[in-house]
Amino acid sequence: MAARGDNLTIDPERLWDSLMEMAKIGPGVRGGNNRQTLTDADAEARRLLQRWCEAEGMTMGVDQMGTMFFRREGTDPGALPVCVGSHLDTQPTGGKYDGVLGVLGAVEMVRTLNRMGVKTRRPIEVINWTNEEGARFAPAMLASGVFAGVIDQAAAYATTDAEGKTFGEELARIGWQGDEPVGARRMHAFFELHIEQGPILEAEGVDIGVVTHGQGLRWIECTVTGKESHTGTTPMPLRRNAGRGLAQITELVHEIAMKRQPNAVGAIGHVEVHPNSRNIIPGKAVFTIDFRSHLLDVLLAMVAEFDERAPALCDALGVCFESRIVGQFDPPAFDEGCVAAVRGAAEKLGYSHRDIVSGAGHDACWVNKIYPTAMVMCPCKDGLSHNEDEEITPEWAAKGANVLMHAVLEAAEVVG
Ligand code: HGY
Ligand code: MN
Ligand code: MN
Repeated sequence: MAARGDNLTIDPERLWDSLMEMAKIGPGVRGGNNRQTLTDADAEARRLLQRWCEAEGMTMGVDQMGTMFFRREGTDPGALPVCVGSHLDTQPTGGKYDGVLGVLGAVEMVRTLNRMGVKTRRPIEVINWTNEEGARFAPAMLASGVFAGVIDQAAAYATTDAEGKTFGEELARIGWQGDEPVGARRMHAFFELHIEQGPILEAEGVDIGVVTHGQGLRWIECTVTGKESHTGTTPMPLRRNAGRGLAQITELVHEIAMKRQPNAVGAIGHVEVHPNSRNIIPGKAVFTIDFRSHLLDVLLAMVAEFDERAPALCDALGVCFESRIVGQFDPPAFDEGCVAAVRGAAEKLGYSHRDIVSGAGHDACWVNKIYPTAMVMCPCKDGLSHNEDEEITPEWAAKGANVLMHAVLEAAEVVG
């Protein structure tokens, strides 16, 4: 005899319609999204999410980092909630599904539970975490990091974007600085649905990724300082070209990661060259290295090798070198009980699934430090993400949301 709720499935069209509706806010230039955190587009997306959630009878709370919590009451108001969500902010050339699928998949779950009259003992809370991407304000997963107690809130408020605006100013400007102390809300468990952002699930024809672990990350911000001078008149032997430091360090980062395949990745995605004039030799280059590995010893070895070799490389070029860590987390291992709930949900639904390590960082990585946490992944086309061509199918979205729903129901305990 199937337990109540066992055969429940979400409404794929309603979910897809919501994804396409949200994608209209903060459009990119090639069909994706540029809805960066704390912009007016982010504010508009938040208001739409609030409308959708309040229409489902959920009550909203907002904390001092702007993270949004929507609560669906359970039959036991004293029970800790099962929380579920992700992020609505995007990269500057982001896709329509990174983060958004996890928030709107949770909303679709609540819509389904409401229409099917399913009650749970535990409350359920849908979450939109502020600034997961870290594109405008570093580091990534900023609000969930403050929530987990690993990032200082005052430091988060003081972090600045490329125009010198602070996180705190922009959060107040868009009107989403809540009054709840960050981290005051407690959780029974947290689940996050996310696109894989890699090629494995699609290549293997597998519907669901059961995320057991994630990669750790180190973001190293480097400043190479040379001397601005005329590109036409300065004799070559006298030049102190910061651009050469950037170029050789770019190759060094690639070499350090390549010698540790398949357990390492490394690249430089953020670069500022000053004064960035066609006929001035760069006097300064500021850039951020992104090293990752699912093995902590490999991650630390990459950083150690870089720290040892970069200064000498710059000395030889006659330029100065400084660096500082601007983002970091160690490889997470997700909660075995929550991971089993995800795996069990995929099996109950008859979906193909495989255990997988998340290559990308997620809010779940920080929440996992303080509450039992697990993630569900669905495939994405060609494994492409952080690119406006990011694409998934309605079927992948629906299957991911169904697994999310059944994992959450197991943790929240269906009653009546
Ligand atoms: O950087 C990451 O892995 C995430 O997309 N913010
Ligand atoms: Mn994401
Ligand atoms: Mn992302």
